[in-house]
Amino acid sequence: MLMQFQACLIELIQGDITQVKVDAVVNAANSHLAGGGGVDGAIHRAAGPGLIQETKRLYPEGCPTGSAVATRAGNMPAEYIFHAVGPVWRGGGLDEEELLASACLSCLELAREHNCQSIAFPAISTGVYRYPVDLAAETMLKTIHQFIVEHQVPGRVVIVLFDQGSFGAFSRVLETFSDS
Ligand code: AR6
Repeated sequence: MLMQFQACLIELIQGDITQVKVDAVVNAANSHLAGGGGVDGAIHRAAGPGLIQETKRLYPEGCPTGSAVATRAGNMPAEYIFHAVGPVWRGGGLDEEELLASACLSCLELAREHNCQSIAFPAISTGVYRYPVDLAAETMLKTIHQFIVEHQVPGRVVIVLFDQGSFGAFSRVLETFSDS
């Protein structure tokens, strides 16, 4: 599913984010940047062992929840990986929405700083961190839409959904943006 907003495109695809050809791939990391399962594990395997060395060297203190840091992408086709730390879902009363929005925003700002024309996001926090996917779709798409309308970059934002349920949830929300 594709939607154009002025000069920018938001694209939803179902698949594996490590296979997508974009300038920057967003990782759903933990605050220790220690690697892990899910999309983090897949990205570390695809990038190669140099990635964990680079994150340890550049960010020995890790990365706070609600923020993101950049590394090179190792063996992946992308130039950069932006390691975003989303919140663990604890019912919604602990600033989860603000933290997810600010993690996405940090990635978009990193894309602008590094002159990335294209960026791919996974559904941050919706796996191990249990964020409800329909709510994550609202927050992620609202944040991305606001940013591209305001800044006109990045030109292409791809959201890569691993399963059909997540793809459906994001599609339903993106459709509601068609008139805006
Ligand atoms: N491509 C795209 N999406 C994927 C892929 C993939 N290859 N693999 C999984 N997903 P998760 P979180 C989806 O758990 O909830 C890690 O251990 C997955 O189906 O990867 O932010 C980290 O180290 C789900 O929809 O990230 C952290 O400790 C989405 O990606 C913790 O998990 C996010 O699921 C972060 O948890």
